[in-house]
Formats: sequence, C-alpha cells, structure tokens
Amino acid sequence: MNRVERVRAGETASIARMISRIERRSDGVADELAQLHRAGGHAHIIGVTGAAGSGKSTLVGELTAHYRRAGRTVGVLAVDPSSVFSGGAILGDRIRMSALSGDDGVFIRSIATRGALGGLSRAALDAITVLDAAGKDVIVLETVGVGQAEVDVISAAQTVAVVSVPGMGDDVQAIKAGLLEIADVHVLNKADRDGAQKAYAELRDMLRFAPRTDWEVPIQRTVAATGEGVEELATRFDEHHEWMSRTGELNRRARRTAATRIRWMAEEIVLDRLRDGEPEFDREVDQVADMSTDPLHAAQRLIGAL
Ligand SMILES: Nc1nc2c(ncn2[C@@H]2O[C@H](COP(=O)(O)OP(=O)(O)OP(=O)(O)O)[C@@H](O)[C@H]2O)c(=O)[nH]1
Ligand SMILES: [Mg+2]
Repeated sequence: MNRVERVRAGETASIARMISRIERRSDGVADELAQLHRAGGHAHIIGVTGAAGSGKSTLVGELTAHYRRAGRTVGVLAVDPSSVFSGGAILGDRIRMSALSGDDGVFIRSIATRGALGGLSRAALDAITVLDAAGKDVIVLETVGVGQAEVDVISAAQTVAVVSVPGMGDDVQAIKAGLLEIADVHVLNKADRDGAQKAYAELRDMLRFAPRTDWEVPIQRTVAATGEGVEELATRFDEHHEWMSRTGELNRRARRTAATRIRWMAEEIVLDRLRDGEPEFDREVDQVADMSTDPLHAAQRLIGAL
C-alpha cells in the first residue's frame, strides 16, 4: 500500500506521518492531499474554542470517551500557536492515562505552526482532510480563541462550540474575541463553580441580541472534570448537524471552506512560478527593470502562461 492507501485504511502511524509531512510541506504532499480530499466528506467537524483554562481539553477528552462508548471513531487536533505544546500535551496525557490509550479509534495530535502567515490554519485544514479520509466519524478541533488564525481555523468547523466559565471576566473576554457570533453551541463549563447560575443568565441574555436564524443556539452546562453534561453536549452537536443537513447549511459551509482552500492552493501555484531562478520570471524581471515593459503586463503574461 502507498502512503495515501495506508491513511485511508486508518493506520494510526500513517496518519501521524502524513500530518508531519503537511507541517513540513514535504514534496508530493499536495498530490497526496488531493487524493485524500476526494476520499473524505464523511466526518462531523466540531470546533471547541474559548478562553485559556476554561476546560476545553478536559471537555474534549470526555467527549472523546463518550463518542468511543457510542462506537464512533474520533480525531482530535489541538491548534494553539502560542503554546502548541500545552494543549496537545495535556490532552494527550489525559488520554494516555484513560481507557482510550491504545485505542485505534482515537487519533490525537497537536498542530505546530511554522512558516508563513496562514500556515497554521492551512496545516489544520489539511490535517482535517487526512482524518476525514482516514474514516474518523467525528473530528474535534481545540483552539484558544484569541487571534485571526484561530478564527480562520474554527471557521473550517461545521459546528462551533464556545466554552465559557462562571466569572464575568471570562465572558467579557469571549465577547472581545468575537467568538459569540460564531457559536453554534454555547458551553458553560465548570458549572460546579459559584456563579454558574448568574453566568448562565448572562449568556442567555446576551443571546437575545444575537442575529436570529431558525437554529436556536443552545447553552449546555457541563462539568468537564466529572463528565457531567457531556452526553447532552454530544446530543446538541448531533442536533446541530441534523439541522445543517436538513436546511442546506452544511453545503453552504462546505462551499465556504472550499473557496478558501482553492484560493490558498492557487496562491501557492502562482507564487511557485514567480520565483527567482524561474527562466520566464527572470526574463520579465529584466525587462521591467530596464523599462522595456511594465509590472502589469509582465504579471499578466506570467499568469497567462500558467
Ligand atoms: N471545577 C472544575 N474544574 C474544571 C472543570 N473542567 C476543567 N477543570 C479544570 O480546569 C483546568 C484547566 O482545564 P483544561 O482542560 O486544561 O483547560 P483548557 O481550556 O484546555 O486550557 P488551555 O488549553 O491551556 O487553554 C484544569 O485544572 C481542569 O482540571 C470543571 O468542569 N469544573
Ligand atoms: Mg487545552
């Protein structure tokens, strides 16, 4: 079997190697991803975001265990540019210590950021392609909701869960990060803490001002530390998926992600041809430099030649 076939067979080591190839942009990886893309389209992609320390990793660990008990396979990607290690490593430790260790139905990995702007989002989306082609039923992305890169990543999810915790400070932080608008499901975690009822009421009040669609954004209370509310949260995710399938929203989101990915790929192809040392490019550079042509016509000729 070649690399693509081994990923499609769901081999854990091959999935891990393919994601490393994506992070390094190894030779041939674009063609492999093209094949993997056509093998996907089956997974439910769930994004989990929210303030640092709100319990996202704990929650994702509990969700994963729940899905496994229900017989569903799971891929988890921890995306965190500031502390790539903590998210993935903590979650990894939890899973290694739990009943999930050695379970081939679970794949967990943190995505490292390298290279150009947008590199992180792109690597994360490519890793989703790999896990989808590998047959994972559910793919969960954990991101800390701070910057544009994370918002880009999370927009690749079909269902976005925003995690808040009791305590006004965190709620304000979530609003600032613009996360409330992208939430399909709100999670109020650490519901065992003082102030949980107040935080719930605040969230509910805030949702009254949210733009209305016929999907009514639910608020699910959880205690990730004990697993309380996690089964109900998984039900909320299933309901959202069912709603998206029924209304055409699933297709709308798929088209949005597809458009982003085509643009990234087109950029890569074009920039690849516009490099020093490419004979046609060098010729145009000489001619623009000595004023015998201009940048507009040089660019049009080079792109036309593609
Ligand atoms: N009391 C309480 N503590 C919780 C709950 N869920 C998580 N915690 C604790 O909160 C702390 C942070 O949990 P993590 O799961 O690492 O949070 P996180 O959001 O992934 O953190 P970062 O990835 O660093 O942003 C840990 O000490 C957890 O044990 C909960 O429901 N109740
Ligand atoms: Mg975490």
